[in-house]
Amino acid sequence: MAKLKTLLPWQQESLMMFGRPVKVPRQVAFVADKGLCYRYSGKDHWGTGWPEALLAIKAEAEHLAGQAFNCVLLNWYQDGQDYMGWHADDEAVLGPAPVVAMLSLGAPRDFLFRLKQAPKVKHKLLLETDSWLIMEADTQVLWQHSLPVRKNVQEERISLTFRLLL
Ligand SMILES: O=C(O)CCC(=O)C(=O)O
Ligand SMILES: [Mn+2]
Repeated sequence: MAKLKTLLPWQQESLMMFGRPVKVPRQVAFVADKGLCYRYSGKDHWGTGWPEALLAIKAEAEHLAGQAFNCVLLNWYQDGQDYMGWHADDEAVLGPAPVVAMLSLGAPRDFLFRLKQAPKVKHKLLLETDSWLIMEADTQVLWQHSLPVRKNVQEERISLTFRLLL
């Protein structure tokens, strides 16, 4: 975690909400194959290649998921006040059924799922320190997920979500 914190080009991004920039409640970094472009939060992000420190983690993600990945999005949550709202990683560039492999470092945090067709159907799981969550293809098709605010969490957390851009 210490290595990732100093090594990566973290950004405090903003989203336009009702015509005004609003800070995203976390810091974000993007790493990808050189020349690859991923559009999220309304901005283009360009890959510049993989730092040495991420190669073994990427290999583990690929081993666990049984497929290759060409980019990773990292989120750095300072404490339980930082969060991520409801969404699915279902952008067209990820293809019709994207597998997402996520590594959690630092503070354990709750992670929520809700069914797109019936949002009252929810599941909660704990993302434990140094644990992997492999979201299989249907997960993004059928479900949204979120990392809710947890005011009692004082420690920071970094997540790495590996994706394959087509
Ligand atoms: O940090 C997390 O647990 C969630 C990350 C996430 O959903 C994403 O990067 O799309
Ligand atoms: Mn996501």
